Amino acid sequence: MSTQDWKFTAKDIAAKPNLFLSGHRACAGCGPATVLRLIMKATRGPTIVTQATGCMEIVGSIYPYTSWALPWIHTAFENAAANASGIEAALKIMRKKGKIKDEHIDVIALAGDGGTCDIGLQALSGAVERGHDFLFVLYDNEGYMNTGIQRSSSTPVGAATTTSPAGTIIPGKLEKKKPITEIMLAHGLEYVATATPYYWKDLLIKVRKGLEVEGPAFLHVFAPCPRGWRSEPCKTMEYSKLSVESCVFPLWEAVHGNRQLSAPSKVIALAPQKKKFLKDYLEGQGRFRHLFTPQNRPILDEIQQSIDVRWQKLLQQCQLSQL
Ligand SMILES: Cc1ncc(C[n+]2csc(CCOP(=O)(O)OP(=O)(O)O)c2C)c(N)n1
Ligand code: SF4
Ligand SMILES: [Mg+2]
Repeated sequence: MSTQDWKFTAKDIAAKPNLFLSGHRACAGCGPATVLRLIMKATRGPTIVTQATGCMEIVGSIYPYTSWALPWIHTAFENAAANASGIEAALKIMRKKGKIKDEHIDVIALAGDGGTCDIGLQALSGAVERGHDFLFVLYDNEGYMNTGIQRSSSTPVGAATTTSPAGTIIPGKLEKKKPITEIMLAHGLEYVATATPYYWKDLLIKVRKGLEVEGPAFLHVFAPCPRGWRSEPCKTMEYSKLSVESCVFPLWEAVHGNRQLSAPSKVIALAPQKKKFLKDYLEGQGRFRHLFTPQNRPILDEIQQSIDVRWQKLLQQCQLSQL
């Protein structure tokens, strides 16, 4: 099926073989595992995946088993993008030497928020600056989950983790979430977008668009983690949806830096009464439980205010105004 014919209907998706197979060891309700399965449904042909150490690498590749039904290379925590650069450079030279004929081979680099926003940022910055042709997918579960739920620079303000424990000294993490998409946009990438698995079609279309770009593309996928968020496994998709409806994680894409809201967020921009409150999203997540005490009320208000300010800024960036 050619790229143009692929419309990402539920029927198309069911018909396409899984490339990230079941039988892996992810927790029940794992958001990132659903993300990987969906992403692999959007590939357009031969694809090589390279993946940094993290939950999703561990659960799918415990020796002697693998969940990957395509060429897949594990790399260290810090260098998924460097590995992708090497793979892409190798493909180029193999084509030049006639070892690969006409067929195009896509390269996808996968990493968690730790492997992207923290230790992997230098490799990512270098790879996109050099202009390698690959899609980098960040699955953001807002913490170092694989090693015991430590905070990352992508953990939001107020979240309790094992290295930002809520108690009498601090009310969870004090620092703001790193604006990774802004950092990637500043590199001048042709395609940067946000996505989350509840809006699966939006996610698949963005993966395909990222693959079609000739050069680096970056996709930030918000992926609830019931283990680290202390949430019910059955609520993963609900939190994915609420993150968008509360404007905690708006969906947009930027082509050549021109940012546009994606449909699920546009609905809220056009009908602001549909916007959910932060507390609707936080409730039920054990990592934020301490914020619902009377003494921590000002922190909740502050977080709500910063979300509202960011949403207004995004509307301006998308040349929309309301509220
Ligand atoms: C240089 C180095 N430091 C630390 C580690 C230990 N380590 C492995 S995975 C990981 C955290 C991964 O976090 P993230 O990228 O967010 O993925 P997640 O586990 O949350 O899916 C850490 C600290 C390592 N493998 N290498
Ligand atoms: S800890 Fe979180 S990200 Fe890791 S496998 Fe479990 S649910 Fe998934
Ligand atoms: Mg993580």
